Amino acid sequence: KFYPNKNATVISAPFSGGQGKSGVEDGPEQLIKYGLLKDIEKLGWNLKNVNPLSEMDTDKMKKDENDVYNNCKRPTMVSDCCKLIYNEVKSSYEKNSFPITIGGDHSIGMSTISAFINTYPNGGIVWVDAHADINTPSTTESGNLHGCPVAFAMGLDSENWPPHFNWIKELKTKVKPNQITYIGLRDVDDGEKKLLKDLGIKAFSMYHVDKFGINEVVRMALEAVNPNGENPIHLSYDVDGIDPMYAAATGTPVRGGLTLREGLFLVEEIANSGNLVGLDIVEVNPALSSSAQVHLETVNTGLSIARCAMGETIL
Ligand code: 5AB
Ligand code: MN
Ligand code: MN
Ligand code: MN
Repeated sequence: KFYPNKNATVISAPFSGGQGKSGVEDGPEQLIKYGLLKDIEKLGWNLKNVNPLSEMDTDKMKKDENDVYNNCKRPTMVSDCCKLIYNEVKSSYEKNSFPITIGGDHSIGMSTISAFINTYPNGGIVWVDAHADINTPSTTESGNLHGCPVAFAMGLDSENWPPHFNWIKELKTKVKPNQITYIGLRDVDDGEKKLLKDLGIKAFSMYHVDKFGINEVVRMALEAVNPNGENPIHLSYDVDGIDPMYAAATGTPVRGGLTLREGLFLVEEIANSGNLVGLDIVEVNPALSSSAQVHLETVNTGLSIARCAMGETIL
């Protein structure tokens, strides 16, 4: 009901500055090489593919050892690139074209969900991940900004942000605690647990998936962020939410994750609600494949997420 013209924009975000490993910047190219655009077109969508980072010298930026602020690593690189991604996602939303942002590491989530909430102030966000990505510049132990995008989009701890991120601080709308929910958590830092609890964010960990089943978890998650069933939903999908059995080529794999079917069912169910308006697929890192088979499995997991989101299994 949101995209009667079936226009979508695949936003390539070949970006790795939010964490230390290299290779995740090749995620978009690999997903496209193995058929992302054709798969989505086959489902009846008119596609555009854009790369907001095409003019950025990200290799050079990543090597700049002076790009540090307190304990945050590469704030200039992350901020400059994330601002370009924000503008692209926002413009896609404004043109009524479904934004599919493909990473790249998950720091770009600060851009995608900020663009979403500044387009749809009453929208709801589902964040699928092994991690909560809600560290603030004060709580992060690794200093890797891919562990912080939710905190930036919520405006948490903004007094301690690197000044590079003033542009996010100045955005009109911040994500409120009742507008985001998680599925798949199993590796959450102590500081993050405290934030989730203090803010009252509804978070569904693997414990809840085992206890209630994925169907009930998705229902509860949608009820949390979309109580009247009418608000638009943005899905930010970190492939490490799925078990490393099906998505091992990623920077921070954690055992005991969603099965492939659980991970896809939740996408199908959200797509079926008719409210899904935007999608991120992040943290596919082809360089971390231990074999050609692992490489193919992880890329295929990413492609399956995309197809389910765009309606492949809506009968
Ligand atoms: B990902 C950790 N919490 O802050 C941190 O892959 C991991 O986008 C963050 O979910 C993982 O460094 C970020 C330990
Ligand atoms: Mn993540
Ligand atoms: Mn993760
Ligand atoms: Mn990761």
